[in-house]
Amino acid sequence: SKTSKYPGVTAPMSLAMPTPAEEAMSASLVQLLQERDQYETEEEAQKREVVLTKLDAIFKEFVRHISQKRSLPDSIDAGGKIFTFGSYRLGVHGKASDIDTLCVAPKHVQRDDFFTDMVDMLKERKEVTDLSAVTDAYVPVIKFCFSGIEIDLLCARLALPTVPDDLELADDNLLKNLDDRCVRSLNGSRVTDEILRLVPNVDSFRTALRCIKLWAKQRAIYSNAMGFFGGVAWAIAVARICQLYPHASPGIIVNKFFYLMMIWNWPNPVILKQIEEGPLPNLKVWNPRANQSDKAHRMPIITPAYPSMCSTHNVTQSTFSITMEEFKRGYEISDKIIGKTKTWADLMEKHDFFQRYKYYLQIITSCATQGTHLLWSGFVESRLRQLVMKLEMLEFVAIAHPYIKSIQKITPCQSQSEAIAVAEGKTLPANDPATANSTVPTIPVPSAPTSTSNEENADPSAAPPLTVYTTTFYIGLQIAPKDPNSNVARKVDISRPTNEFVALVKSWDKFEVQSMGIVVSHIKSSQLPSELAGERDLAKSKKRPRAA
Ligand code: 3AT
Ligand code: MN
Ligand code: MN
Repeated sequence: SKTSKYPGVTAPMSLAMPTPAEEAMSASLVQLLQERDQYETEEEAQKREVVLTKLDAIFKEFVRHISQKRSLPDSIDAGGKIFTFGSYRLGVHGKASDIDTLCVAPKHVQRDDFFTDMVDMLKERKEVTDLSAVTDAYVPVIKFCFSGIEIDLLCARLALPTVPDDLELADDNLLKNLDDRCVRSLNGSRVTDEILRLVPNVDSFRTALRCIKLWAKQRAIYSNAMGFFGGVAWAIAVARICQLYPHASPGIIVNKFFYLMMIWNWPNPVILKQIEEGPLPNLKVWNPRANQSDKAHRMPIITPAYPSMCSTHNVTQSTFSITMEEFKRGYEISDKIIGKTKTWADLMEKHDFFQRYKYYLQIITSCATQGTHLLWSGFVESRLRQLVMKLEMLEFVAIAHPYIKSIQKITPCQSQSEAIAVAEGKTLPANDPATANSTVPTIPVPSAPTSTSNEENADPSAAPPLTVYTTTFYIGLQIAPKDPNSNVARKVDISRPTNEFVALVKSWDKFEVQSMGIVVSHIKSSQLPSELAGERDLAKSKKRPRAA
């Protein structure tokens, strides 16, 4: 409220200062985060700054170049400014994090210029490798590595003649008369800036958020695409707890976080400030009273910058209950950390996804070329939630639990039938990677393998070796407990949702029946492939060995 010196839509719940015991508990949290390699070194931090300084210079040079091309007078300095967002901007990035960077250009620079001339300028630099421009995405991006650091580069063109170095992005009027893609590109930066502005103690926020991010990854509940919270949602939820306990130490914020998320009256939204209707009627602001789709959100975490959106749009019935279970576990363990009967390492114990269920769905996408496979598996991943929701609707399915990671494999095959076996998830006997052929295979993987026993390669030497690219997704199935008054065994028929899902992904306008494969299998836990052993063993051993 305006009268309070504390940010947030309500007054804080407690203004208590940390006790020595709470300070000690938080110090041991920082120690654990250090042991788990969650911080970069001073040297690495400086390297990132050097990279950003260079990117800023390249972008300004690009704006000058376009100004000249458009015959603007040399006396006008059109400027150009870069902003960061994502984990780097929040100050919670790790050694492997990218730098999410936004380039803000004046109005005479077209979006197309950025994706042609700026791309050319970047390609000329010796520091730049692995560059790819994704122009047709919802948020177009140039991806590359600069001196070995991953960069996601976005572009926004403002309706201003110049972009000076002191320009800020907070003013909602900046969004007037902009291309939708520019509005979306500005959004990430505007949201992170608002989060930092609305948090009373940024240092405590950062430590608490680092803890929650590591915990969520260990528990396999960190993935916006799979229907869990993503980076932005975790940040906003932790920021709200910081508002409620403005002086609390990070360890206590983590404990309060688990407690409040566990008892939260969902679907009441988590907000950091009142949701504002802005100056642009065509930009939709989250409003469950006005929009049917917003009303369906189960645990809304709302972004603080106009136009406010729900960062947890993807949460399903299953991911809701899995996340709530984890909040409860987190609360119980963090209470014991306060009581000194458990440690932060206990909180960070790895998930048991591959021991947890009796039955799993295994979804394998396959292709004979890497580029096509990347597109195809990416598309299937983006639709996997549809399968989860169809499974949730089955009578005896209590939970359909998507695993947040997919398993990528490249398998050299000697024959078409081997390729089919790989696409079906079978392990080839005595597969020798040394025989892998480096040429691009031309024989496609059939999309609908029928029988592996038909031997179409009578002469194996006639068939060129081919490489099969596969991505495997897993969904754990929890079947509702048997009715004690009935002897009828629970039988779950997954064929309908599975067939519907396969039909859905095959109706994609870029689907190619001759080159893109998908096989969905219902397997028992004992049939899980041994390649998941790493994931499983880690869950069993309490000590997680880490490379130095
Ligand atoms: P890392 O430390 O980089 O792993 P992060 O929170 O920075 O964590 P990302 O770099 O993946 O995560 O994302 C940064 C922001 O970019 C978050 C969101 O505002 C935006 N973003 C990420 N993925 C997408 C996407 N597929 N579409 C639109 N915006 C995205
Ligand atoms: Mn990032
Ligand atoms: Mn990124």
